[in-house]
Amino acid sequence: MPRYGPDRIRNVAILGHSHEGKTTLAESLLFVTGALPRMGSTDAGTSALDFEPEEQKRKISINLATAFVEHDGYKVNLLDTPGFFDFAGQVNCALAAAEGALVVVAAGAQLAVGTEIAWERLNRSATPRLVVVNKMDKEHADFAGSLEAMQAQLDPKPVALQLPIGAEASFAGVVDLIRMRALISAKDGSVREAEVPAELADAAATARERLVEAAAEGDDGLLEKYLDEGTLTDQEVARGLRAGVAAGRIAPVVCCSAINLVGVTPLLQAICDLLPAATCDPEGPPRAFVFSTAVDPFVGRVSYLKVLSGCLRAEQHIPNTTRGGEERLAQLFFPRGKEQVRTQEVCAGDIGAVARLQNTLTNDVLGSPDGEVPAVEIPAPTYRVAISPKSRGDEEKISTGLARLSEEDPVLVVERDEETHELRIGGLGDVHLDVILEKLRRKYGVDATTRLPRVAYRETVSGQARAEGRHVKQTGGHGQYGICVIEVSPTQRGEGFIWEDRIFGGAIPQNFRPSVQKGIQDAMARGIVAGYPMVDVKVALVDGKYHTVDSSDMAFQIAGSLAIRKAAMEAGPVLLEPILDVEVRVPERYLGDVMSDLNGKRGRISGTEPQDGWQVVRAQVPEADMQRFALDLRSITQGRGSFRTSFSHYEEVPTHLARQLIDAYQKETASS
Ligand SMILES: Nc1nc2c(ncn2[C@@H]2O[C@H](COP(=O)(O)OP(=O)(O)OP(=O)(O)O)[C@@H](O)[C@H]2O)c(=O)[nH]1
Ligand SMILES: [Mg+2]
Repeated sequence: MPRYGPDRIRNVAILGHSHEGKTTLAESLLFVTGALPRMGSTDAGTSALDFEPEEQKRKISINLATAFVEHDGYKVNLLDTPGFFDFAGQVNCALAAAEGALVVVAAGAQLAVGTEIAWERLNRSATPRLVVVNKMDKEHADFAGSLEAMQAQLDPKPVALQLPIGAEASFAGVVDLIRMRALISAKDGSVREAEVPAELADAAATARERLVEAAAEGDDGLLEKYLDEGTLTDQEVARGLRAGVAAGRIAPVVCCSAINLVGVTPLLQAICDLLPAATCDPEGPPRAFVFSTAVDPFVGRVSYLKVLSGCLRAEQHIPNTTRGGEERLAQLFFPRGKEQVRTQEVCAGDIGAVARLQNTLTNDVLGSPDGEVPAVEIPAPTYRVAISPKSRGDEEKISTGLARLSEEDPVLVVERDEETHELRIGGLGDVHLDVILEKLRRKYGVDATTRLPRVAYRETVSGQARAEGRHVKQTGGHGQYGICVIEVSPTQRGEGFIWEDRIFGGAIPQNFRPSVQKGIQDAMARGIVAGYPMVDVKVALVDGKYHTVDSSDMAFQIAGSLAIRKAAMEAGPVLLEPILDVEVRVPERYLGDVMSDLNGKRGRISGTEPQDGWQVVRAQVPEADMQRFALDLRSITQGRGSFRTSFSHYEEVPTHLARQLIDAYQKETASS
C-alpha cells in the first residue's frame, strides 16, 4: 500500500440512530472498493465490523469498529459507531480520532431521536459532516421528506448534494448536483455517468441553485461572483462547500442504498471531496493518541491509535507520555474490522493499531509530550447494579475480568462500595450492563448475577432512653461480670457519635469504661434495628457495677452492646436515607412527564429553568428511588433526556417505609 499524506487521508466517524444502516454502509464501502471480497450482513452475522458474539446476537453494533478503504488516491478510515444509546462512549472514542462524520438516516419523513442526538454531539465537537439518506430502495423511501424533516429541525442546515434517480426497488443512482451528471450504479457498485434524466431536469436545476447559494454564502468572493453572474463553476461550488462544511455551516446530503450498492461510490467521492483532511504534523517527532482499546483474552490488548505527528514504525520503542514507561511497537497494523493488515509504519494523520502494549490505555499519548492532545470524552455512568459471581471462589476472576473489560470500555466503572461492601458496576443502561455480563462469561469464564445496589441507609434515634446492659455469668470456673447503664439521645445531623462519661465514683473502674464504649460502637457499626450503621447518637455512661474477680474487658464490651440495643430500641429508632441532588435536562415537551415521574419518586422539585431551548429540572430525590431513573428517563424521552446526580445529605425515611426495612431485617436475623 502506498503511503498516504495527510491531505489524502479522511478519518470519518459514522453516527446515527440505531438500525439505520451505518454498519451496512461501511460494509458496502469495503466491498465496492475491493477491500473485502464479499459484502457482510449484520442480519446474517457475517459483518466484518459487527463480529463480536454480543453484536451478532442482538444484531446491533456495540463496539467501535475501524476499517479502511482506498479510493481515487485517498485512504478513508471508517469508524463505525453503535447507534444504541447505551454505547455512546464508543461514539466519543470515534470522534476523538475523526475530522469528519457521516450521519446515516433511513429515508423517511420522520427524524429519529438518534439523528438529533448525533447531530447535537457533532455540534458539540464542531465536527464537519455529510448526511447519508440510506435505504432508498425500501418501500416508501422518501428522500425529499427526509430532507425536509432535517431542514426543519437541524442546524447546520442540511442541503442536497444529490437527488435520487428512481425510487424504491427501482432506485438506480443519483444526480450529482455539482456537476449535473447522473451517476448510475451497477450491481457491483461501480458507476456509469449519464445525462441527467429529462424528468429530473427541473428539480435538479432548482436543487443546484440551493446548493450553489449555500456554497457561496460563507465566502465573500464567491458570493459576489454568484450575485453578479448568477452561477459558479463546479470547482468554485466544491470549494465553497468544502469551506462551508469545515466551518460547520453546511451539511451536504447524499442518498444511497447500502444494501444494493447504489450511490455508494458517489458517497465515497463526496467524503474525499468535501470532508476535511486529517489534521496533523507530518514533519514532527513520532506522536500518537490512543482513542480506543480492545482486549481479547487470547490475543491480548489491541490499542487503536491516531498518529498526530511523524511516523510510528514497527519494532520502535516509544515512551508513554501519559503514564510514563516505554512501549515496544511489536505488531503494527491497519485494522479492517477483525482483520489486521500488517504494516511497517503508520504516519501522521493515519489510524493504525498495535497489539500487546504493556501499560497503555485509551486516552494515552505515545511519543513526544509536546502539542495538543485530543481527548475521548467519557460519559458518567447513570445506571449502577451490584454484581457478584454465581459460584463462590470466583471473586478474583470477576475482578480481573471487570478490570479488563473497563480497559476496552472507558464508560464502565467498577467500584467497591465502602459502606455496603458491594461490588458495583456502572454504565449507561441495562443493555450496556447485560453486555458486560455476557462478555464476562464469554471472555473470562465467570457467571455473575446482578441486582439493584443496597442503599446505604443509616440508623439513628429520635428520642431519649435509658437502659441497662447486663452480662453476668458466674456459674463455675472463671465468671463474667459487667453491668452498665447508659442514656442515649440524638445529636445534630452529621455529628456521628458523641461519648460522655458521667460516672462519678467507681461504679465501673476507669479501665473498663473504654470497653463499654467499644462494645457500644461495635454494635452501632453493625446496626441495631435494620442492619445499617447507627449514627448521630450521643451516649452517656451513667452507672454500672463490676466484680473484682469476674469483670473483664470482654464482659463490659458485651454489656455495652446489650445496653445500646435496648436503649436504641426504646429511643425511637429511625432510619436515615441518602438524598441526591438531581439535575435533569430535557426538551420542553417532556417537562410535565419528567416532573411527575420525579414526584412519584418522592422527589422535591426545587425549580425548573430554560437552557438553550431545553428545560433543566432541579430536585432532591431519595437515592433508593433514583436507582432506575436512567431507564425511566430513557423511556419518557426516548433517549433525549440526560441527568446527573450528586449526594446531598441524609434524611429520615418516612415511617411506613422504615417499618418495612426494619421488619424485614428483624425477620431475617430472627430466622438465622
Ligand atoms: N432495505 C435496506 N435495508 C438496509 C439498508 N442498509 C441497511 N439495511 C438493513 O437495516 C438493518 C440495520 O442495519 P445496520 O447496518 O446493522 O444498522 P446500524 O445503523 O449499523 O445499527 P446499529 O449498529 O444498531 O446502530 C439491517 O437489517 C440491514 O440489512 C439499505 O440500504 N436498504
Ligand atoms: Mg451498526
